[in-house]
Amino acid sequence: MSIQTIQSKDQLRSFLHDTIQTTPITDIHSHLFTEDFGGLLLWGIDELLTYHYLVAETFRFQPELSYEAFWAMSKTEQADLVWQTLFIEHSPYSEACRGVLTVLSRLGLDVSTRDLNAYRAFFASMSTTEYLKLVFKLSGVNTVCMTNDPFVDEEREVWETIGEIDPRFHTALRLDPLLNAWDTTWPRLKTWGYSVEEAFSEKTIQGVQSFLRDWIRRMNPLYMAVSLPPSFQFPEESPRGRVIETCILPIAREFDIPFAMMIGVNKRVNPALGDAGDSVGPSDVRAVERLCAQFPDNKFLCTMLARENQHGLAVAARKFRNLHVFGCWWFLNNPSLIEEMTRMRFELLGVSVTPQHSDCRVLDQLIYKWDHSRAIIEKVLFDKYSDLMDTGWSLQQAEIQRDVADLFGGSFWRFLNRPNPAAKA
Ligand code: FIX
Ligand code: ZN
Repeated sequence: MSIQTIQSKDQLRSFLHDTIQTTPITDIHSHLFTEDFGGLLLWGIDELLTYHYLVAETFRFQPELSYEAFWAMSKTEQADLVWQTLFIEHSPYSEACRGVLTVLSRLGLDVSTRDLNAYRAFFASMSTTEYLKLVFKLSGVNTVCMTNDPFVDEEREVWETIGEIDPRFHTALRLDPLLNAWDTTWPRLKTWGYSVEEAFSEKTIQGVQSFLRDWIRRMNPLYMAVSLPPSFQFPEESPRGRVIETCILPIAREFDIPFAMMIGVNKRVNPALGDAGDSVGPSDVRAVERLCAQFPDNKFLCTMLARENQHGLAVAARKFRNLHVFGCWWFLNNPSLIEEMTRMRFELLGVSVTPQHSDCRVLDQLIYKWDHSRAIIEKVLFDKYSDLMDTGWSLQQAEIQRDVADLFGGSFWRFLNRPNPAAKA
């Protein structure tokens, strides 16, 4: 047997752990930004504590606090209230709370002191440049895909002057207003000089295609993306259905980039909570299957938000090689559900899946979201490889390294038909 062959379960456990810990990660969806985007890049303890997941959890313990009063507070005052409510007055074992403590601990701060101001002093001592370097080092993430939305004024202005993109980041062209709010979006396109009208005339189609080409040439996105409601259907006689069929998909083929659908968000069920006010609903996997079947020359990335959609989506990916499933998104990004989904996906799809993305909105979160998910992916992979060893399969070290590299971005880059920037030169 070659020295490469894994000889025992103990050797498997330690070799797999080292591989998981040292394989660079491509994080295929986040809300992070490069330094060029200024205040859009969020980082530090007060941003961590006012992450919308924690805002929602805080209000559950604050029946007398008006939403208006909270939003009128300063960022520091909001963070103080979240810290006091979720960390001091109650044990912080929810996943979003635990994540804050993982970050502080991995930064080498003493979590046992519970001294929020001491933590603030640490962050105040860092520059954005220094902290970006530290977080990428500690998280083991090699590259992060942003969410770049030309309909956000603050972001669009940066694109008018930005030069080279920080090589640690990639772009994704996000199109929710175009697909989900046509009635208020087409006038904006018109003011930007695109010849569109409310009706879906040939002129409008050409105008929207021209808009997409301009932003793809400007951003060089890895994919075009949208979040969609549980009611999403295809085909659908609606502005969204028409834009997808006549604009998104032809342009995606022209530039050979996937269309990423993130399906199952009920937006602002509680508007007073802002970004924390979105909820989840079961969606129709058949809409995804119809798109994959009708447009075999298009590539589709897809993640769904409802737990009950995960099995159907994984089965759909077995039917369509132009469908790549990714992530344990948002309300699914919790250890119990990550493990359930990862086991099911590995059993149905093997390595042809991207099991996780971070969805980070705050830079520091890269540390905890990946620490926590690596541990679960390792646990599931250990069981899968153990099953193989029990049949007498001779497991090679290089094959484990290959598989982990695929799960941490390699399968995604191959699906994009682009070189993996993390691949060893
Ligand atoms: O649509 C999205 O990209 C969602 O991920 C976000 O809108 C959401 O607020 C989020 O950050 C979830 O993790
Ligand atoms: Zn997101």
